[in-house]
Amino acid sequence: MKRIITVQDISCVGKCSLTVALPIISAMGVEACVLPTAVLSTHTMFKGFTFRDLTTDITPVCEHWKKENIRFDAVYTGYLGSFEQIELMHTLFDDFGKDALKIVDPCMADNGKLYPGFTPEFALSMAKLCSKADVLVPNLTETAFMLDIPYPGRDYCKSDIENLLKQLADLGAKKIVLKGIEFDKPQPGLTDTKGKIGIASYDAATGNVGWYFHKKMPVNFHGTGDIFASVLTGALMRGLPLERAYALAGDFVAESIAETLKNENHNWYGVDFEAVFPYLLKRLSENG
Ligand code: PXL
Repeated sequence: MKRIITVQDISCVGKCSLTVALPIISAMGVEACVLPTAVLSTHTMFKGFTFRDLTTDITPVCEHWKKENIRFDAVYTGYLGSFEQIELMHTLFDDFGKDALKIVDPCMADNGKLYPGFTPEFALSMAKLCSKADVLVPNLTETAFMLDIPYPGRDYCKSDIENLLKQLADLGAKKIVLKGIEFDKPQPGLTDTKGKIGIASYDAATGNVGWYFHKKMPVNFHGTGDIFASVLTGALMRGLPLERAYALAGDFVAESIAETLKNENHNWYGVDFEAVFPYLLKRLSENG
């Protein structure tokens, strides 16, 4: 069985970060080890959340693993709470990433805005961590902050996105999976994008650009980026090629939102991804 380590916070209530990564990656038949960066009462979209920083635990935990000779097939980083934690992730990648797939979800912003507590300088520091990524999984907002360019909103075309992919690759990441692409107008060489939301990928070694569009749900939910990156990680560990892995991740997010919306009393803070595991496992058994 493949074994991965994922580094992100525990938001005790909120269906994001570790409370989605752990169940999803485990359900996909991959051992999910965790390194919590912080414990929050809820994610930061609630008011009045508590925040216990766990930075000082990271090095001793990693030292113990080194003594025990524990190895991982992937190192997947998500929400990080401070500059110091980003620095520690460089060390983690150096120590555990040599034979492992390094996946960076630069989780810090969406819809043109940074999440509470983050600054533009933090985004630039995250951009440096991306230099070590085998697979980088940003959205358009994170892309804009990391590249220090204006957020494009919906004002972009296919070649703008291809340009962004190349600029992200210039940070040093080997493969890019850029989420949340929506085109208002038809684009040359892309069919069936109307009313859809999608993913653009780039392989720096080959220059190949890939696209995948899936149905756009009427409501955005928190934590879906973490679900996407977790399914992607699990699928890559189960041997799916990148294009199939991100297609599965996008479809699973859409199915999770659809499932959530079936219940008119659904909560506002996260999606009912738990109910869609049969779909995920069926797709996985059919190789995506
Ligand atoms: O889903 C991303 C995320 C992860 N962790 C925490 C968050 C958020 C988004 O706001 O607040 C603590």
